Amino acid sequence: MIINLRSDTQTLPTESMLRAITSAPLGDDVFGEDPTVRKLEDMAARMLGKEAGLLVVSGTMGNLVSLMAHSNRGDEVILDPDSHIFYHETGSLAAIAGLMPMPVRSREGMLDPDDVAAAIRSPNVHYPRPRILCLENTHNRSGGRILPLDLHKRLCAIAHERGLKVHLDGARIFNAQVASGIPASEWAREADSVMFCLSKGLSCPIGSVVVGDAEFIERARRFRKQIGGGMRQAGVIAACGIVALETMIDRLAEDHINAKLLAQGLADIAGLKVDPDKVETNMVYAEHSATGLSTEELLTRLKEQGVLASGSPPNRIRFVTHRHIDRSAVEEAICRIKRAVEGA
Ligand code: TLP
Repeated sequence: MIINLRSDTQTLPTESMLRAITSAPLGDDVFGEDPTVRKLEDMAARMLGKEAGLLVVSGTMGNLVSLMAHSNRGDEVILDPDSHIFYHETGSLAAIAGLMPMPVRSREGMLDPDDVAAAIRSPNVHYPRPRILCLENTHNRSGGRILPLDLHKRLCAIAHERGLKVHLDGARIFNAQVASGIPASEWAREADSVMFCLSKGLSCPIGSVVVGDAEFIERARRFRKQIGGGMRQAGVIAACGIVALETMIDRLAEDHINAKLLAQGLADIAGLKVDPDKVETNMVYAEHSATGLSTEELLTRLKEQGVLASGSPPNRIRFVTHRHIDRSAVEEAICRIKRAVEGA
C-alpha cells in the first residue's frame, strides 16, 4: 500500500460530503443565486468574525483576488520570499495583478517587525506605493509553524499605522487554531482579509474561501469573475465546505499528533536532520544533505518503498499528515523511509 504524505491536498471527500453534494439546493452563483454557496460564505465570514465571504476555486485564486482587491496596478506588496504567494503561485501577483513584490525574509516563517517597518517606503514620486503586507499562518516552508498571535498583532499594527492593508494567507489557519487553542477569528480580527482552504486538511475536493469587509468582498468578486473564476452551480463545492467547517476542524489534532510522531521517528534516521520540537502542526521537513542524494533521487527511493513525499530542493523533503494517515501508517512510513535512506 502506498503511504501518501505528499500533501494534505491529497485527501478525498468524506461520505457525508458526497451525500451533501446530492442534496444541496443549487442556483447560478454568478447571479448570487446559489443558496448553498451563500450559506458557506456567510458561515465562513461568521466564523472568522468578518462581514462577508467569497468562495473561490483554489487558495492561489483566493490570494490573487485578495491582493487585487486591496490594490492598484504598480502598488507594492511586502511579503516573505518563503511565502506561498511569492514562492509557489507562478508569479501571479506580478503577472496578473501587476503588483511589485518587496521581499522581506522571515526567520523560519517569523517576520521581524523592524524589518517590515524598514521595508515600508515613504511617499516619493520614484517609488511604487506600499499597499499590502502579506502574512502566512501556518507557514508552509517553515514546516507548518504557527505565527504567534502577539507577533501577528505587532506586524498588523505596523502595516496599519503606515496605511497598508494586511492579507493573511490562512490556507491552514484551522490547523493553527486547533494546535494553539486560539480561535482563527483572533488572527482574522487584525487582518483586513483572510484566505483559508477547504481542500487541504479539511478534506474537501475543491475550494477556498476569502473573508473580509463587504466592500472588499465585492471587489474581490469582480476580480474573481475577471480571471474566469465565476462559477455557476457551485453549491456542489460549497456543500462539502459546509460539512468541513461543521465537522472536520477538530480532527486536525490527530494529524498534528501523527506529524510529531513521524518527526520523532525520522530524527533517529542517520542522514536526515529533523527537529521534532519545531513540528507544531501537520508538516515535517527533513534536511537530507548527509544522505549524499539529491532531493529527486531521495524522492524516487522513497517512492520505490511506497512512500510519497514532496521535495523542497536542494536539500529538503516534506511529509504532510492528513486524514488518510493514521498512527500505524506513520509507523510503517518510518520503517520504509529508514530503508530508503539506508539504501543510499
Ligand atoms: N500548498 C500546496 C503546494 O502548492 C505547495 C501544498 O501542498 O502545501 N497558501 C499556502 C500556505 C499553501 O500551502 C497553498 C497550497 C496555497 C496557499 C494554495 O492553495 P491551492 O493549492 O488551493 O492553490
